[in-house]
Amino acid sequence: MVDVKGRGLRALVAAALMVSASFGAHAADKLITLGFSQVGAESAWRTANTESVKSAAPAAGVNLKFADAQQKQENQIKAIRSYIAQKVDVIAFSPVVESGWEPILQEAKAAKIPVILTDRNIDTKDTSLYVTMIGSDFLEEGRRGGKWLEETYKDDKGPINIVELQGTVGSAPANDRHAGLIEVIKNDPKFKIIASQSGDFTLAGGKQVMEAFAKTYGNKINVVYAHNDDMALGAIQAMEEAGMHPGKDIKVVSFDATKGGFQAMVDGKINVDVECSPLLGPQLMQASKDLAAGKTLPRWIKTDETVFLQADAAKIMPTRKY
Ligand code: GZL
Repeated sequence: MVDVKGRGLRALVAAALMVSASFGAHAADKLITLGFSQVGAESAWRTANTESVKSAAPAAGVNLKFADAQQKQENQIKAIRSYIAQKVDVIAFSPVVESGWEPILQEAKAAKIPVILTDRNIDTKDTSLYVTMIGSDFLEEGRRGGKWLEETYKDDKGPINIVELQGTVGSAPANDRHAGLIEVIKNDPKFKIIASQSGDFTLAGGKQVMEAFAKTYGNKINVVYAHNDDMALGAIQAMEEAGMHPGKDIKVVSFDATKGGFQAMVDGKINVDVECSPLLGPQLMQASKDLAAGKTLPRWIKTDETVFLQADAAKIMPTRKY
C-alpha cells in the first residue's frame, strides 16, 4: 500500500523548500527603494498625480517613500536630503519651481543616487544632476492654447483683450504655458494681454485674481487664459458672481483636462481644455527599475497629449481617467 501520508508529507516539505528558496532568491535581488518628493496638494491634477505615483509602486514592486512639500521648495530640499541619508536607490521629485536645485542635487550625485524629475523641469546647465524628466511639453501646451485663440478669432479684427491667470511663480508650467501663448500671438496685434497674475494653480487663487480683474476691466475682457482647471473654475465662480457669462461673452482657455475641466466644458463655461496628463506613476516606476538595472534612459520621457474642445466634451468625459 502506498504510504500516501508519508509521500504527501515529503511533497509538502519539498514544496515548502522550493518556496523558501525562491524567497531567498527574491531577497537576493532586493526591492528598489524610491524616495519621492511631491509638490503638494494644490489642484485636482496634483491629487491625480499623487494617486498615480502611489498606486503604481506596489504593482511594480517598488518600495515608495513619499513626502508632500506643501508647495515649498525648502520642504522638497529637506525631503531629498533625508532620502540621501536613508540611502534610497533612486530619488524622484516634481520641482515646485525651476531654479535653486543645484546644491541638493550635487549632494545626491556625491551619494551616487540617481535622480529622476517628474512633471516639471529644472533650470540647470549641469546635465549630470538628473537622469531623465518624465512629463509634458508645457511650451507646446501654451502654443496649443494660443493656436485655439488664433483659430477662434481669425475673422475678428479685435482688439481681443486677454487676462491671464498664471500658475505658481517660477514653475516650469507657468513659465512655458505663458511663453507658448506669446510665441503664437506676438505677431498678431489684435491680441493684447491686458493683465497677468499668479493664482498659484489653486481654485481659491484663481477666484481671487479674477475678482480683481472683473472689477478693473469688466466687459473689456474677451478671454480668460487660465494655466490650469482649478484656477479656471475659481475664475468662473468670480465671473458669475460679477454677472458675467464665462464660455459665452468671455471665452475661457484652460489646461490639464481634469474631470472638473470637462464638466465645465459640458456646462458651456470652459471653451477649450489643453490636456496635461498627471498619470506618470507607471512610467516613473519603470524608469526607476530600469535605472537600478543599469539601463540608460532618454533625457526626456514625454507624455502624449491632445486638446479637448467644448463640443466634444460630453462624448469624451466618460472615458477620462482623472
Ligand atoms: C503640470 C503641473 C501643474 C498642473 C497644475 O504638469 O505641474 O501643477 O497644470 C498643477 O494643475 O498644480
